[in-house]
Amino acid sequence: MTESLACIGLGANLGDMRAVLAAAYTQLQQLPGTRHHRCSPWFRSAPVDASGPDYLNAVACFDTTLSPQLLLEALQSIEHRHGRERPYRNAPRTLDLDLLLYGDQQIATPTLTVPHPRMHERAFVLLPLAALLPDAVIPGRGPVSTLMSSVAGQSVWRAD
Ligand code: PH2
Ligand code: MG
Ligand code: MG
Repeated sequence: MTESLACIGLGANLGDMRAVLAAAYTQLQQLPGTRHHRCSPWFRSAPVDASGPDYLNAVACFDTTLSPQLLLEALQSIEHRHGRERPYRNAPRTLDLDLLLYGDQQIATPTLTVPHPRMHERAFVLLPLAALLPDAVIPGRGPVSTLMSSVAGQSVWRAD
């Protein structure tokens, strides 16, 4: 079966964020059909287009034979296990797992848009992604290294 490189954004700004992100990364490593996992350093970031406490963010990548839709469902299941609630858009959350990239595919279905539609304008995604994959290119948007200059004003700090 064909393998694709999937990149997942991890975020949280409620509860024990380090423990939950670490547990979520362990659960990502246990997904069927996935291997070669790696995770960026942790970054602390001010909320973007949202309110509440600062976030802890990271990006994880792995090779997977899971389809984008099955991967999305697996991410939602892990979020659910960590008490994710959705009272309103961009509400503070115990865990957010976003499918950022799936190979070089551009996907638009009623339930899934890949690349993630706002990732190219968010430093809390681009910095960890660049730490992990400096040569990454966001399909339709361009190289992460170029996009980083347009988010230089956003507050993101290494948290480790
Ligand atoms: N996620 C959002 C909205 N705003 N801001 C930061 N700093 N980090 C996030 O993960 C984040 C956000 C929606 O998912
Ligand atoms: Mg998100
Ligand atoms: Mg999300």
